[in-house]
Amino acid sequence: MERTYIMIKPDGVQRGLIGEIIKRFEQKGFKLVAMKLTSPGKAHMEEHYADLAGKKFFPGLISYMTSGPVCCMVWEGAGVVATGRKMLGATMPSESAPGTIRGDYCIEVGRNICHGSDAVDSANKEIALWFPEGISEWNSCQSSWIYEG
Ligand code: IDP
Ligand code: MG
Repeated sequence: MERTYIMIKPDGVQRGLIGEIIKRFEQKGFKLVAMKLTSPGKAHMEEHYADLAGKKFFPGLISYMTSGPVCCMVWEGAGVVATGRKMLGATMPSESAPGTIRGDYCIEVGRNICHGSDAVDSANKEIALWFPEGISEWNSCQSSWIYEG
């Protein structure tokens, strides 16, 4: 089953949006298989965002992302990577549709409250980076009410 890495950024944690974001993924039918609140520091965050190291906003991004704890999660389900991105909304909150997390709860790209993996490959990399201890495998009693087969 596909998995994605979803992270509530320091502003989302400070603004009390952890429950709201978890609620949306739970109610959709996705399964939570790992979660923790952590402040990993600069080097770890730079590794997470290594692809963006050349961007002008990179130093600001790293200082934003290390300004407080982040809530790290792994969610599992069919198509969860692409659907998770749709649920988050566009990177730019001004372009995020109402009804999406970013569309409903933020205004600026530099304070866009949540992260979601953009592909299955990057999801697997991010899960390994953030959860070297592994995830929790469990069977949900809801699965036959969510999946047909
Ligand atoms: P994503 O989070 O939607 O995948 P990315 O392009 O991977 O978007 O960028 C990672 C994060 O970097 C964004 O979520 C946002 O917090 C920040 N970011 C992206 N573009 C800008 C920008 O133009 N100015 C400031 N911050 C940016
Ligand atoms: Mg990205």
